[in-house]
Amino acid sequence: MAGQIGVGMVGYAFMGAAHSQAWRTVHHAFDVPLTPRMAVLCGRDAAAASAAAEKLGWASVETDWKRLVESDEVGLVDICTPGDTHAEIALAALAAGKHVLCEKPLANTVAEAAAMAAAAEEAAARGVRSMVAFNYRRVPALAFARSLVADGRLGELRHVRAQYLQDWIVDPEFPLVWRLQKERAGSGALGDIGAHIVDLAQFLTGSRISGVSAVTETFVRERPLVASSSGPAASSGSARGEVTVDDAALFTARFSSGALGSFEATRFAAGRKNSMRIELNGSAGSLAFDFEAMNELHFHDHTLDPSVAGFRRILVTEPEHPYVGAWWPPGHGLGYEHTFTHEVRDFLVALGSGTDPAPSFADGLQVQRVLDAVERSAAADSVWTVV
Ligand code: SOE
Repeated sequence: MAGQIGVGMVGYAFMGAAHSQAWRTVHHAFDVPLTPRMAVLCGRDAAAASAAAEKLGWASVETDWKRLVESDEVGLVDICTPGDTHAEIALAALAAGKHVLCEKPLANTVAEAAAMAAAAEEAAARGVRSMVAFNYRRVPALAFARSLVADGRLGELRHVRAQYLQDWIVDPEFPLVWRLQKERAGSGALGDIGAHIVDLAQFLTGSRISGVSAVTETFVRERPLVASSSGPAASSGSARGEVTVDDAALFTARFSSGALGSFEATRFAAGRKNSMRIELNGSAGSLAFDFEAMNELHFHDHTLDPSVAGFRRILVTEPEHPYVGAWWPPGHGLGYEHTFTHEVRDFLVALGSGTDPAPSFADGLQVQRVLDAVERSAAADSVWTVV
């Protein structure tokens, strides 16, 4: 029978709920070497944290994350807070010998991410593991796409075309939530959703972004203030505050492999809800994916006779595909929540085998360096005026 590991989670909003679902279900779907015990949930507001613990399935509540990190009940700390607290909590947890799962982006600055990566490397030498929660790597269609690329089915990669399109702040009256504040979130669409496509592009191609040229924009510069900035709460009267992050970030990129990339992250794509798209073009074929149809992968095999070649829609719903066999009979499909279950499954398997899980904090640091380069490029405003 599998041993147990006590989990302590900090934060209980959207990501906290998604991670809770994963901790609750992982050992029912997968054969994992350690069964998670949902030991402690931490939130600053005792009443709200207790209500969340009750709803999400946590055994006890703390209002100070330092006590959670020190608790003997906790062997793994799961960080689901805004980016401004990631570094402090992760560094304390690693120092206390606790494994760490940290939400993305890893931190708000390169300096914080570098300190976290260094601490993670030092902790790994003591058998303490860490992972950054880029959950989209665990979409079965994308894990499968990675295996097709690694098997050489696309040949030499030429283009990476990635977009992450949402529309939840199109309305200028949408309130100034924490995701729109630089001191809490680090950046806007860039860090929140751009970080996902940067990680994914590097994961799928197995190569790194080595240079970027960027533009960013904040379309709505002031928004209604909210009583609580932790989520989309009701606005409090007519007072407005400054939006201090980008609403959209677009950039071109060079990959170490020689491929060229184009990236677009925006929350102003009216009608696009969670459209994370990525297309790869190589000398032997192409792949295309859109999260809005997350069980599908489109594959063009350029080595086929041109008369029968062309994009084919593969339903990534079969037991032969990554993760899928653990769930429903063939053809039934998975959803957003499964990506988090797969993520904690992979983390527990790594803990069981004493190996380093991926994406590591070093991978998170690399993404942070790309985000930083995008911000520096955009600030330099190197767009040429058309004369
Ligand atoms: C909000 O833009 C958000 O919830 C991101 O923070 C998540 O990382 C992404 O999965 C969905 O959109």
